[in-house]
Amino acid sequence: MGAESDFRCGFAALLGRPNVGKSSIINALLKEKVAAVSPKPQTTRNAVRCIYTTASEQIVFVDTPGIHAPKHALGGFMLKEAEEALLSVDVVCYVVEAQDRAVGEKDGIILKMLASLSRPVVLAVNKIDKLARAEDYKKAVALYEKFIKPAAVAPLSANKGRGLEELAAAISALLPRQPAIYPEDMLMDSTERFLASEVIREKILRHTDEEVPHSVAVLIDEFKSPDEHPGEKLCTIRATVIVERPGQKGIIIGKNGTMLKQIGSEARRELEERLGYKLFLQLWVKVKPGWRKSPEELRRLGYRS
Ligand SMILES: Nc1nc2c(ncn2[C@@H]2O[C@H](COP(=O)(O)OP(=O)(O)OP(=O)(O)O)[C@@H](O)[C@H]2O)c(=O)[nH]1
Ligand SMILES: [Mg+2]
Repeated sequence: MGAESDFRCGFAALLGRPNVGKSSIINALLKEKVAAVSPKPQTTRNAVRCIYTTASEQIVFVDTPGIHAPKHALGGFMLKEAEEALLSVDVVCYVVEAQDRAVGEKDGIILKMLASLSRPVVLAVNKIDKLARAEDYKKAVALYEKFIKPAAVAPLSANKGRGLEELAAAISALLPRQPAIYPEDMLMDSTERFLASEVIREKILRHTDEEVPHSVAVLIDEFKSPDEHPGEKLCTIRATVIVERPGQKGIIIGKNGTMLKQIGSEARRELEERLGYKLFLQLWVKVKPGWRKSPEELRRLGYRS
């Protein structure tokens, strides 16, 4: 790490409407798959700390759920997660899309949140790869600059790996000079249980459509790692996939159980790589009608505030 006095370190929240690529930006910057990403909106449900460390800086990114008007208790929890994350960061990285040409309802909510917050904002204009003319991202910038005065603007493409270091530099310049908070090789501040439930949920999101992704939660019933149980060769994970309706259970299990098998083997492969253990993973599917509306169920599933 660089000279102690020059080192910058602090917290930056990634804020934006669902699906703009907040979690993808983190994965691209860290050059590692840490956060759950899917083409479905509302993939991220909890504020998750992901840590980017170089020789001269450490940015603790707080990935937040995409902002939308909540329709049930789970949505309310997600909005609160994002709002609370904002209160404890040094910088807000507001993520929009390069193709934006009008401010939608969800960005309207975000702009209101930013107006009452005294934090510097970096405007990250993602998905520039979708533009025919690269400089057209400036149209999106002009749109949002009617409402906010960003300290910096960073055009980028998380998927094509463009503009990422510039984004990190813009955020870093706004962080306090202080030593690193986390060890330099740490990428994420969350438990292995949380990671397991996120990886399983992400695989389900990638294989399902319409209401199913929103109706799914994953509860880890057992997590027995060789670290905590010496003598065990495998890490044993038993998890229950919760859905809202019997039809959704059928979709996730699939014909002769093929879908659940596929989800299980994709999750196992990713978790083995990320946790560094060989894994025994067992999945059940259970119907709990209306779990997203029940504060008690939400607490049980780890969506507690
Ligand atoms: N073309 C293009 N697609 C992108 C880019 N970045 C992300 N995406 C895609 O956008 C979709 C959403 O990405 P996420 O990273 O899950 O978005 P998010 O903002 O975290 O979404 P929520 O967690 O639901 O709020 C995925 O299909 C990504 O592959 C990009 O630079 N270019
Ligand atoms: Mg996300």
